[in-house]
Amino acid sequence: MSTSDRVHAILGGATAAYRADPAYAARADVHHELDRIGRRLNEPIRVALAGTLKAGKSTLVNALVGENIAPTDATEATRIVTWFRHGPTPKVTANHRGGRRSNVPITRDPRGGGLTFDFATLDPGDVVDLDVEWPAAELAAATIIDTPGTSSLSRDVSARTLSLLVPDDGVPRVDAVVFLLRTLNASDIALLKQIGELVGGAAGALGVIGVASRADEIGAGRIDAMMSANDVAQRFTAEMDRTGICQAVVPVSGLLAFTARTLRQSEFVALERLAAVDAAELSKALLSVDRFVREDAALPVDAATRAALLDRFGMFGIRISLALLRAGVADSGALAEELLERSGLVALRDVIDQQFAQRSDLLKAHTALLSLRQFVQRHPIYATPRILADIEPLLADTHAFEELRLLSQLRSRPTTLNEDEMASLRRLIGGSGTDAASRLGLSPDDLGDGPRAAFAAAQRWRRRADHPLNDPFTARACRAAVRSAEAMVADYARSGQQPNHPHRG
Ligand SMILES: Nc1nc2c(ncn2[C@@H]2O[C@H](COP(=O)(O)OP(=O)(O)OP(=O)(O)O)[C@@H](O)[C@H]2O)c(=O)[nH]1
Ligand SMILES: [Mg+2]
Repeated sequence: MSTSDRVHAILGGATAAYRADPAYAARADVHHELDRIGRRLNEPIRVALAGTLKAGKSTLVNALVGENIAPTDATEATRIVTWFRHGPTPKVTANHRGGRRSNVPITRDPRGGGLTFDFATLDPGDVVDLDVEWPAAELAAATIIDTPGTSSLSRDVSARTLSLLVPDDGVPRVDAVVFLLRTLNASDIALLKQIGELVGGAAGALGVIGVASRADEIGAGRIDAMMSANDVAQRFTAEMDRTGICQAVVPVSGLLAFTARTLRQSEFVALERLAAVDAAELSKALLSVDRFVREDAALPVDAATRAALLDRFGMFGIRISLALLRAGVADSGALAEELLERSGLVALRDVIDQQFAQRSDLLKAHTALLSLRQFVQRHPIYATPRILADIEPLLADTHAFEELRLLSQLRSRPTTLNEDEMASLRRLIGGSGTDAASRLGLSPDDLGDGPRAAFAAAQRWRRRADHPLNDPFTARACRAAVRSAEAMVADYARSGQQPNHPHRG
Protein backbone atom coordinates (compact mmCIF):
# COMPACT_ATOMS: atom_id res chain seq x y z
CA MET A 1 0.00 0.00 0.00
CA SER A 2 1.37 3.43 -0.89
CA THR A 3 1.92 6.04 1.80
CA SER A 4 -1.01 8.07 0.44
CA ASP A 5 -3.27 5.04 0.60
CA ARG A 6 -2.25 4.38 4.17
CA VAL A 7 -2.92 8.00 5.09
CA HIS A 8 -6.36 7.75 3.46
CA ALA A 9 -7.03 4.58 5.44
CA ILE A 10 -5.95 6.16 8.74
CA LEU A 11 -8.14 9.20 8.01
CA GLY A 12 -11.08 6.96 7.19
CA GLY A 13 -10.63 5.13 10.48
CA ALA A 14 -10.39 8.38 12.41
CA THR A 15 -13.51 9.77 10.74
CA ALA A 16 -15.48 6.64 11.66
CA ALA A 17 -14.19 6.80 15.24
CA TYR A 18 -15.34 10.40 15.70
CA ARG A 19 -18.76 9.65 14.17
CA ALA A 20 -19.18 6.76 16.60
CA ASP A 21 -18.10 8.76 19.64
CA PRO A 22 -21.16 10.10 21.52
CA ALA A 23 -19.35 13.31 22.50
CA TYR A 24 -18.45 14.11 18.90
CA ALA A 25 -21.20 12.52 16.78
CA ALA A 26 -23.05 15.84 16.49
CA ARG A 27 -19.99 18.12 16.28
CA ALA A 28 -20.20 19.43 12.70
CA ASP A 29 -17.04 21.55 13.15
CA VAL A 30 -15.00 18.48 14.04
CA HIS A 31 -16.24 16.45 11.08
CA HIS A 32 -15.70 19.42 8.83
CA GLU A 33 -12.07 19.69 9.98
CA LEU A 34 -11.45 16.00 9.29
CA ASP A 35 -13.04 16.37 5.85
CA ARG A 36 -10.74 19.26 5.15
CA ILE A 37 -7.62 17.30 6.03
CA GLY A 38 -8.81 14.56 3.66
CA ARG A 39 -9.77 16.93 0.85
CA ARG A 40 -6.35 18.52 0.86
CA LEU A 41 -4.86 15.20 -0.19
CA ASN A 42 -6.65 15.63 -3.52
CA GLU A 43 -5.92 19.32 -3.99
CA PRO A 44 -2.81 20.72 -5.71
CA ILE A 45 0.32 20.88 -3.58
CA ARG A 46 0.70 24.17 -1.69
CA VAL A 47 3.99 25.94 -2.24
CA ALA A 48 4.72 29.12 -0.26
CA LEU A 49 7.21 31.74 -1.39
CA ALA A 50 8.82 33.29 1.65
CA GLY A 51 11.87 35.38 2.33
CA THR A 52 13.27 38.71 3.31
CA LEU A 53 11.72 42.09 2.50
CA LYS A 54 11.82 43.03 -1.19
CA ALA A 55 13.61 39.79 -2.05
CA GLY A 56 11.51 39.55 -5.21
CA LYS A 57 8.87 37.06 -3.98
CA SER A 58 5.88 38.60 -5.75
CA THR A 59 7.87 39.07 -8.95
CA LEU A 60 8.81 35.39 -8.83
CA VAL A 61 5.16 34.41 -8.32
CA ASN A 62 4.36 36.27 -11.53
CA ALA A 63 7.27 34.65 -13.34
CA LEU A 64 6.17 31.17 -12.23
CA VAL A 65 2.55 31.78 -13.22
CA GLY A 66 3.50 33.68 -16.39
CA GLU A 67 1.04 36.48 -15.64
CA ASN A 68 1.12 39.67 -13.68
CA ILE A 69 -1.18 38.67 -10.82
CA ALA A 70 0.87 39.25 -7.65
CA PRO A 71 1.12 42.96 -6.81
CA THR A 72 4.73 44.13 -6.49
CA ASP A 73 5.79 47.24 -4.64
CA ALA A 74 2.16 47.96 -3.72
CA THR A 75 2.18 48.96 -0.11
CA GLU A 76 -0.90 47.30 1.40
CA ALA A 77 -1.11 44.17 -0.70
CA THR A 78 2.47 43.15 0.00
CA ARG A 79 1.71 42.95 3.72
CA ILE A 80 -0.95 40.31 3.31
CA VAL A 81 -0.58 36.60 2.70
CA THR A 82 -2.11 35.87 -0.72
CA TRP A 83 -3.16 32.48 -2.05
CA PHE A 84 -3.12 31.96 -5.81
CA ARG A 85 -5.24 28.98 -6.81
CA HIS A 86 -6.55 27.67 -10.06
CA GLY A 87 -10.13 28.73 -10.76
CA PRO A 88 -12.40 29.03 -13.79
CA THR A 89 -12.64 32.83 -13.66
CA PRO A 90 -10.64 35.56 -11.91
CA LYS A 91 -11.98 36.14 -8.42
CA VAL A 92 -10.48 37.67 -5.28
CA THR A 93 -11.85 37.01 -1.81
CA ALA A 94 -10.68 38.50 1.46
CA ASN A 95 -10.80 36.37 4.60
CA HIS A 96 -11.41 38.60 7.59
CA ARG A 97 -10.63 38.05 11.21
CA GLY A 98 -13.56 36.29 12.81
CA GLY A 99 -14.37 34.29 9.67
CA ARG A 100 -16.21 36.83 7.47
CA ARG A 101 -15.43 36.69 3.74
CA SER A 102 -15.79 39.50 1.24
CA ASN A 103 -15.32 40.02 -2.47
CA VAL A 104 -12.44 42.27 -3.52
CA PRO A 105 -12.82 44.23 -6.77
CA ILE A 106 -9.99 43.51 -9.22
CA THR A 107 -8.45 46.46 -11.00
CA ARG A 108 -5.72 46.63 -13.58
CA ASP A 109 -2.83 48.96 -12.98
CA PRO A 110 -3.27 51.48 -15.86
CA ARG A 111 0.49 51.75 -16.40
CA GLY A 112 1.80 48.22 -16.31
CA GLY A 113 -1.32 46.16 -16.77
CA GLY A 114 -0.63 44.34 -13.51
CA LEU A 115 -3.30 43.41 -11.02
CA THR A 116 -4.07 45.55 -8.07
CA PHE A 117 -6.64 44.84 -5.44
CA ASP A 118 -8.93 47.62 -4.44
CA PHE A 119 -8.36 48.17 -0.76
CA ALA A 120 -10.64 51.19 -0.57
CA THR A 121 -13.24 49.29 1.38
CA LEU A 122 -10.81 47.03 3.21
CA ASP A 123 -8.86 47.45 6.38
CA PRO A 124 -5.64 45.46 5.80
CA GLY A 125 -5.29 45.06 9.55
CA ASP A 126 -8.58 43.16 9.58
CA VAL A 127 -7.70 40.83 6.69
CA VAL A 128 -6.21 37.43 7.53
CA ASP A 129 -5.40 36.56 3.93
CA LEU A 130 -6.49 37.02 0.33
CA ASP A 131 -7.64 34.24 -1.94
CA VAL A 132 -7.06 34.77 -5.65
CA GLU A 133 -8.64 32.35 -8.11
CA TRP A 134 -7.12 32.64 -11.55
CA PRO A 135 -7.46 30.57 -14.73
CA ALA A 136 -3.72 30.01 -15.26
CA ALA A 137 -2.59 26.52 -16.27
CA GLU A 138 0.44 26.68 -13.97
CA LEU A 139 -1.84 26.94 -10.95
CA ALA A 140 -3.60 23.68 -11.72
CA ALA A 141 -0.47 21.78 -10.62
CA ALA A 142 0.37 23.88 -7.57
CA THR A 143 -1.28 26.48 -5.39
CA ILE A 144 1.23 29.28 -4.83
CA ILE A 145 1.22 31.41 -1.71
CA ASP A 146 2.87 34.83 -1.72
CA THR A 147 3.90 35.97 1.73
CA PRO A 148 4.91 39.33 3.20
CA GLY A 149 8.65 39.77 3.58
CA THR A 150 10.06 38.83 6.94
CA SER A 151 12.55 40.92 8.82
CA SER A 152 13.43 41.48 12.38
CA LEU A 153 12.41 45.12 11.85
CA SER A 154 8.79 44.47 11.04
CA ARG A 155 7.39 42.20 13.67
CA ASP A 156 3.76 42.34 12.61
CA VAL A 157 4.44 41.29 9.03
CA SER A 158 6.96 38.65 10.06
CA ALA A 159 4.40 37.25 12.44
CA ARG A 160 1.91 36.84 9.59
CA THR A 161 4.39 34.92 7.49
CA LEU A 162 5.60 32.85 10.42
CA SER A 163 2.09 31.94 11.42
CA LEU A 164 1.54 30.58 7.92
CA LEU A 165 4.80 28.65 7.78
CA VAL A 166 4.91 27.64 11.40
CA PRO A 167 1.40 27.96 12.82
CA ASP A 168 0.90 28.04 16.58
CA ASP A 169 -1.62 25.24 16.45
CA GLY A 170 0.89 22.97 14.73
CA VAL A 171 -1.46 22.34 11.77
CA PRO A 172 0.63 22.89 8.65
CA ARG A 173 -0.91 25.23 6.07
CA VAL A 174 1.59 24.58 3.27
CA ASP A 175 3.37 21.49 1.94
CA ALA A 176 6.58 23.06 0.66
CA VAL A 177 8.47 26.35 0.84
CA VAL A 178 10.64 28.30 -1.61
CA PHE A 179 12.81 30.60 0.45
CA LEU A 180 14.22 33.73 -1.23
CA LEU A 181 17.25 35.56 0.04
CA ARG A 182 18.70 38.61 -1.64
CA THR A 183 21.71 39.38 0.49
CA LEU A 184 23.76 37.31 2.80
CA ASN A 185 24.24 39.50 5.81
CA ALA A 186 24.26 37.99 9.24
CA SER A 187 20.66 38.89 10.05
CA ASP A 188 19.34 37.34 6.82
CA ILE A 189 21.17 34.12 7.53
CA ALA A 190 19.96 34.16 11.12
CA LEU A 191 16.39 34.62 9.89
CA LEU A 192 16.72 31.79 7.36
CA LYS A 193 18.08 29.54 10.09
CA GLN A 194 15.28 30.48 12.45
CA ILE A 195 12.59 29.85 9.86
CA GLY A 196 14.39 26.74 8.66
CA GLU A 197 14.52 25.26 12.13
CA LEU A 198 10.84 25.94 12.63
CA VAL A 199 9.76 24.94 9.13
CA GLY A 200 11.99 21.89 8.90
CA GLY A 201 11.12 20.88 12.45
CA ALA A 202 8.56 18.38 13.51
CA ALA A 203 5.60 20.62 12.75
CA GLY A 204 6.54 22.14 9.43
CA ALA A 205 6.73 21.49 5.73
CA LEU A 206 9.23 18.89 4.62
CA GLY A 207 10.25 20.47 1.32
CA VAL A 208 12.39 23.63 1.31
CA ILE A 209 14.18 25.08 -1.74
CA GLY A 210 16.45 28.11 -1.47
CA VAL A 211 16.59 30.87 -4.09
CA ALA A 212 19.41 33.40 -4.31
CA SER A 213 17.07 36.03 -5.68
CA ARG A 214 17.47 39.08 -7.92
CA ALA A 215 20.55 37.30 -9.19
CA ASP A 216 20.89 39.74 -12.10
CA GLU A 217 21.86 42.47 -9.65
CA ILE A 218 24.85 40.50 -8.47
CA GLY A 219 27.92 41.89 -10.21
CA ALA A 220 26.10 45.21 -10.70
CA GLY A 221 24.46 43.90 -13.86
CA ARG A 222 27.61 44.30 -15.93
CA ILE A 223 27.72 41.84 -18.75
CA ASP A 224 31.51 41.70 -18.76
CA ALA A 225 31.16 40.81 -15.11
CA MET A 226 29.08 37.72 -15.99
CA MET A 227 31.84 35.43 -14.84
CA SER A 228 32.24 37.14 -11.52
CA ALA A 229 28.45 37.37 -11.17
CA ASN A 230 28.38 33.63 -11.55
CA ASP A 231 31.12 33.28 -8.97
CA VAL A 232 29.25 35.44 -6.51
CA ALA A 233 26.02 33.54 -7.15
CA GLN A 234 27.84 30.31 -6.53
CA ARG A 235 29.37 31.49 -3.28
CA PHE A 236 25.97 32.76 -2.25
CA THR A 237 24.49 29.40 -3.07
CA ALA A 238 27.21 27.59 -1.13
CA GLU A 239 26.54 29.81 1.87
CA MET A 240 22.81 29.02 1.78
CA ASP A 241 23.68 25.37 1.32
CA ARG A 242 25.68 25.43 4.51
CA THR A 243 22.61 26.39 6.52
CA GLY A 244 21.42 22.88 5.71
CA ILE A 245 17.80 23.90 5.53
CA CYS A 246 17.25 23.67 1.81
CA GLN A 247 17.27 20.58 -0.37
CA ALA A 248 18.64 22.67 -3.23
CA VAL A 249 19.62 26.27 -3.90
CA VAL A 250 19.23 28.07 -7.25
CA PRO A 251 20.12 31.63 -8.29
CA VAL A 252 17.14 33.22 -10.06
CA SER A 253 16.24 36.58 -11.54
CA GLY A 254 12.47 36.72 -11.27
CA LEU A 255 12.35 40.02 -13.12
CA LEU A 256 14.17 38.70 -16.16
CA ALA A 257 12.10 35.52 -16.11
CA PHE A 258 8.81 37.36 -15.97
CA THR A 259 9.83 39.73 -18.77
CA ALA A 260 10.99 36.80 -20.88
CA ARG A 261 7.65 35.04 -20.43
CA THR A 262 5.69 38.17 -21.34
CA LEU A 263 8.05 39.72 -23.90
CA ARG A 264 6.24 42.16 -26.20
CA GLN A 265 6.97 42.64 -29.86
CA SER A 266 7.32 46.40 -29.28
CA GLU A 267 10.07 45.72 -26.74
CA PHE A 268 11.86 43.46 -29.16
CA VAL A 269 11.70 46.17 -31.84
CA ALA A 270 13.08 48.82 -29.47
CA LEU A 271 15.93 46.53 -28.43
CA GLU A 272 16.68 45.75 -32.05
CA ARG A 273 17.02 49.45 -32.81
CA LEU A 274 19.37 49.89 -29.88
CA ALA A 275 21.41 46.86 -30.89
CA ALA A 276 22.05 48.49 -34.27
CA VAL A 277 23.80 51.48 -32.69
CA ASP A 278 27.55 51.79 -33.19
CA ALA A 279 29.31 49.58 -30.62
CA ALA A 280 31.42 52.29 -28.96
CA GLU A 281 28.42 54.61 -28.72
CA LEU A 282 26.25 51.86 -27.29
CA SER A 283 28.67 50.74 -24.62
CA LYS A 284 28.97 54.35 -23.48
CA ALA A 285 25.19 54.60 -23.14
CA LEU A 286 25.17 51.36 -21.18
CA LEU A 287 27.77 52.49 -18.65
CA SER A 288 25.16 53.42 -16.08
CA VAL A 289 21.42 53.60 -15.53
CA ASP A 290 21.63 57.40 -15.58
CA ARG A 291 23.30 57.46 -18.95
CA PHE A 292 20.91 54.93 -20.39
CA VAL A 293 17.75 56.85 -19.56
CA ARG A 294 19.19 60.34 -20.15
CA GLU A 295 16.84 62.56 -22.20
CA ASP A 296 19.54 63.94 -24.50
CA ALA A 297 21.27 60.64 -25.25
CA ALA A 298 21.73 60.22 -29.00
CA LEU A 299 19.94 56.89 -29.23
CA PRO A 300 17.32 55.79 -31.77
CA VAL A 301 14.78 55.03 -29.02
CA ASP A 302 13.12 57.79 -26.99
CA ALA A 303 13.88 58.26 -23.30
CA ALA A 304 10.45 57.14 -22.07
CA THR A 305 10.73 53.84 -23.95
CA ARG A 306 14.23 53.33 -22.59
CA ALA A 307 12.96 53.92 -19.04
CA ALA A 308 10.18 51.41 -19.66
CA LEU A 309 12.72 48.87 -20.92
CA LEU A 310 14.80 49.43 -17.81
CA ASP A 311 11.77 48.73 -15.61
CA ARG A 312 11.03 45.50 -17.38
CA PHE A 313 14.53 44.13 -18.03
CA GLY A 314 16.82 45.74 -15.47
CA MET A 315 20.26 46.87 -16.58
CA PHE A 316 21.61 43.34 -16.84
CA GLY A 317 18.62 42.24 -18.88
CA ILE A 318 19.14 45.06 -21.35
CA ARG A 319 22.86 44.37 -21.70
CA ILE A 320 22.38 40.66 -22.18
CA SER A 321 19.51 41.20 -24.65
CA LEU A 322 21.56 43.60 -26.76
CA ALA A 323 24.51 41.20 -26.71
CA LEU A 324 22.20 38.37 -27.83
CA LEU A 325 20.71 40.45 -30.63
CA ARG A 326 24.15 41.48 -31.84
CA ALA A 327 25.18 37.83 -31.75
CA GLY A 328 22.41 37.01 -34.20
CA VAL A 329 19.25 36.21 -32.20
CA ALA A 330 16.67 37.19 -34.78
CA ASP A 331 13.15 37.11 -33.34
CA SER A 332 11.34 37.78 -30.09
CA GLY A 333 10.60 34.09 -29.48
CA ALA A 334 14.28 33.18 -29.62
CA LEU A 335 15.22 36.13 -27.43
CA ALA A 336 12.59 35.20 -24.86
CA GLU A 337 13.89 31.65 -24.72
CA GLU A 338 17.50 32.76 -24.20
CA LEU A 339 16.49 35.18 -21.46
CA LEU A 340 14.34 32.61 -19.71
CA GLU A 341 17.23 30.15 -19.65
CA ARG A 342 19.60 32.80 -18.25
CA SER A 343 17.08 33.95 -15.65
CA GLY A 344 17.45 30.69 -13.74
CA LEU A 345 13.69 30.06 -13.88
CA VAL A 346 14.10 26.94 -15.99
CA ALA A 347 16.54 25.55 -13.41
CA LEU A 348 14.21 26.52 -10.57
CA ARG A 349 11.25 24.83 -12.28
CA ASP A 350 13.33 21.67 -12.68
CA VAL A 351 14.23 21.71 -9.01
CA ILE A 352 10.61 22.36 -8.01
CA ASP A 353 9.62 19.46 -10.21
CA GLN A 354 12.28 17.15 -8.75
CA GLN A 355 11.81 18.14 -5.14
CA PHE A 356 8.11 18.99 -4.94
CA ALA A 357 6.06 17.88 -7.93
CA GLN A 358 7.39 14.32 -8.13
CA ARG A 359 6.85 14.01 -4.40
CA SER A 360 3.65 15.99 -4.12
CA ASP A 361 1.58 13.05 -2.88
CA LEU A 362 4.16 12.38 -0.21
CA LEU A 363 4.49 15.98 0.87
CA LYS A 364 0.71 16.20 1.12
CA ALA A 365 0.56 12.89 2.99
CA HIS A 366 3.13 14.27 5.43
CA THR A 367 1.04 17.40 5.95
CA ALA A 368 -2.09 15.30 6.48
CA LEU A 369 -0.37 13.11 9.08
CA LEU A 370 0.86 16.13 11.04
CA SER A 371 -2.58 17.73 10.84
CA LEU A 372 -4.35 14.58 11.95
CA ARG A 373 -1.93 14.00 14.81
CA GLN A 374 -2.56 17.53 16.03
CA PHE A 375 -6.30 17.06 15.59
CA VAL A 376 -6.66 13.86 17.58
CA GLN A 377 -4.51 15.26 20.36
CA ARG A 378 -6.72 18.34 20.56
CA HIS A 379 -9.91 16.26 20.58
CA PRO A 380 -9.03 13.16 22.58
CA ILE A 381 -11.42 10.22 22.25
CA TYR A 382 -11.26 6.56 23.12
CA ALA A 383 -9.60 5.77 19.78
CA THR A 384 -6.92 8.48 20.02
CA PRO A 385 -4.08 6.20 21.20
CA ARG A 386 -4.86 3.75 18.41
CA ILE A 387 -4.88 6.48 15.75
CA LEU A 388 -1.60 7.90 17.08
CA ALA A 389 -0.14 4.40 17.02
CA ASP A 390 -0.90 4.34 13.29
CA ILE A 391 0.46 7.82 12.60
CA GLU A 392 3.75 7.81 14.52
CA PRO A 393 5.44 4.84 12.84
CA LEU A 394 4.31 6.07 9.43
CA LEU A 395 5.94 9.46 10.07
CA ALA A 396 9.08 7.88 11.45
CA ASP A 397 9.51 4.93 9.08
CA THR A 398 8.33 6.18 5.72
CA HIS A 399 11.50 5.98 3.75
CA ALA A 400 10.57 8.81 1.38
CA PHE A 401 10.24 11.20 4.33
CA GLU A 402 13.67 10.12 5.49
CA GLU A 403 15.05 10.78 2.00
CA LEU A 404 13.75 14.34 2.11
CA ARG A 405 15.09 14.99 5.59
CA LEU A 406 18.48 13.63 4.56
CA LEU A 407 18.59 15.67 1.36
CA SER A 408 18.57 18.85 3.42
CA GLN A 409 20.66 17.61 6.32
CA LEU A 410 23.41 16.24 4.08
CA ARG A 411 24.28 19.80 3.13
CA SER A 412 25.13 20.94 6.61
CA ARG A 413 26.17 17.95 8.69
CA PRO A 414 29.70 16.57 8.50
CA THR A 415 30.08 13.07 7.10
CA THR A 416 33.00 10.85 6.18
CA LEU A 417 31.76 10.57 2.58
CA ASN A 418 34.07 11.82 -0.15
CA GLU A 419 32.78 14.13 -2.86
CA ASP A 420 32.02 11.37 -5.32
CA GLU A 421 30.22 9.28 -2.72
CA MET A 422 28.24 12.32 -1.61
CA ALA A 423 27.13 13.05 -5.17
CA SER A 424 26.02 9.51 -5.87
CA LEU A 425 24.32 9.15 -2.50
CA ARG A 426 22.33 12.36 -3.06
CA ARG A 427 21.29 11.10 -6.48
CA LEU A 428 20.36 7.68 -5.14
CA ILE A 429 18.04 9.08 -2.48
CA GLY A 430 16.28 11.18 -5.10
CA GLY A 431 18.19 14.49 -5.10
CA SER A 432 18.03 14.78 -8.89
CA GLY A 433 14.64 13.20 -9.47
CA THR A 434 12.76 10.28 -8.01
CA ASP A 435 12.60 7.97 -11.04
CA ALA A 436 15.02 5.05 -11.22
CA ALA A 437 17.07 6.46 -14.11
CA SER A 438 17.73 9.72 -12.23
CA ARG A 439 18.58 7.89 -9.04
CA LEU A 440 20.99 5.53 -10.77
CA GLY A 441 22.39 8.20 -13.10
CA LEU A 442 21.40 6.25 -16.21
CA SER A 443 21.09 7.89 -19.60
CA PRO A 444 18.03 7.02 -21.72
CA ASP A 445 20.27 4.68 -23.75
CA ASP A 446 21.23 2.41 -20.91
CA LEU A 447 17.95 2.09 -19.05
CA GLY A 448 18.30 -1.65 -19.59
CA ASP A 449 21.18 -1.58 -17.09
CA GLY A 450 18.76 -0.43 -14.37
CA PRO A 451 18.31 -3.74 -12.55
CA ARG A 452 22.04 -4.44 -12.48
CA ALA A 453 22.88 -0.87 -11.43
CA ALA A 454 20.31 -0.93 -8.63
CA PHE A 455 21.65 -4.23 -7.38
CA ALA A 456 25.25 -2.97 -7.47
CA ALA A 457 24.26 0.24 -5.66
CA ALA A 458 22.58 -1.72 -2.87
CA GLN A 459 25.73 -3.82 -2.43
CA ARG A 460 28.06 -0.85 -2.57
CA TRP A 461 26.14 1.14 0.03
CA ARG A 462 25.67 -1.85 2.30
CA ARG A 463 29.46 -2.16 2.41
CA ARG A 464 29.86 1.57 2.89
CA ALA A 465 27.30 1.55 5.72
CA ASP A 466 29.40 -1.03 7.57
CA HIS A 467 32.60 1.00 7.42
CA PRO A 468 34.08 1.01 10.96
CA LEU A 469 34.94 4.73 10.90
CA ASN A 470 31.41 5.93 10.14
CA ASP A 471 29.89 8.39 12.55
CA PRO A 472 26.21 7.76 13.31
CA PHE A 473 24.95 10.33 10.76
CA THR A 474 27.07 8.93 7.94
CA ALA A 475 25.89 5.43 8.77
CA ARG A 476 22.28 6.60 8.76
CA ALA A 477 22.74 8.22 5.33
CA CYS A 478 24.36 5.07 3.93
CA ARG A 479 21.57 2.88 5.27
CA ALA A 480 19.04 5.18 3.63
CA ALA A 481 20.92 4.76 0.33
CA VAL A 482 20.72 0.98 0.77
CA ARG A 483 16.97 1.20 1.31
CA SER A 484 16.52 3.42 -1.75
CA ALA A 485 18.54 0.99 -3.88
CA GLU A 486 16.75 -2.06 -2.49
CA ALA A 487 13.40 -0.46 -3.25
CA MET A 488 14.45 -0.18 -6.90
CA VAL A 489 15.70 -3.77 -6.98
CA ALA A 490 12.31 -4.84 -5.65
CA ASP A 491 10.49 -2.66 -8.19
CA TYR A 492 12.49 -4.13 -11.06
CA ALA A 493 11.83 -7.63 -9.79
CA ARG A 494 8.10 -6.93 -9.58
CA SER A 495 8.08 -5.65 -13.15
CA GLY A 496 9.93 -8.77 -14.29
CA GLN A 497 13.36 -7.26 -14.86
CA GLN A 498 16.11 -9.25 -13.14
CA PRO A 499 19.67 -8.09 -12.47
CA ASN A 500 21.13 -10.99 -14.44
CA HIS A 501 18.86 -10.60 -17.41
CA PRO A 502 18.87 -6.93 -18.24
CA HIS A 503 15.81 -5.91 -20.14
CA ARG A 504 16.66 -4.85 -23.67
CA GLY A 505 14.40 -2.25 -25.10
N1 LIG B 1 16.79 43.60 -10.90
C1 LIG B 1 15.81 42.87 -10.37
N2 LIG B 1 14.84 43.45 -9.67
C2 LIG B 1 13.88 42.69 -9.13
C3 LIG B 1 13.88 41.28 -9.29
N3 LIG B 1 12.80 40.79 -8.64
C4 LIG B 1 12.16 41.85 -8.11
N4 LIG B 1 12.80 43.00 -8.40
C5 LIG B 1 12.41 44.35 -8.01
O1 LIG B 1 12.46 44.43 -6.60
C6 LIG B 1 11.36 45.16 -6.10
C7 LIG B 1 10.59 44.30 -5.10
O2 LIG B 1 10.04 43.21 -5.80
P1 LIG B 1 8.83 42.37 -5.21
O3 LIG B 1 8.60 41.24 -6.14
O4 LIG B 1 7.69 43.25 -4.87
O5 LIG B 1 9.51 41.82 -3.88
P2 LIG B 1 8.79 41.13 -2.65
O6 LIG B 1 9.78 40.19 -2.05
O7 LIG B 1 7.47 40.59 -3.04
O8 LIG B 1 8.60 42.38 -1.68
P3 LIG B 1 7.75 42.45 -0.31
O9 LIG B 1 6.55 41.60 -0.51
O10 LIG B 1 7.42 43.89 -0.17
O11 LIG B 1 8.67 41.98 0.77
C8 LIG B 1 10.53 45.56 -7.32
O12 LIG B 1 10.89 46.87 -7.67
C9 LIG B 1 10.97 44.59 -8.38
O13 LIG B 1 10.90 45.13 -9.68
C10 LIG B 1 14.93 40.69 -10.03
O14 LIG B 1 15.01 39.47 -10.24
N5 LIG B 1 15.87 41.53 -10.55
MG1 LIG C 1 5.58 40.90 -2.21
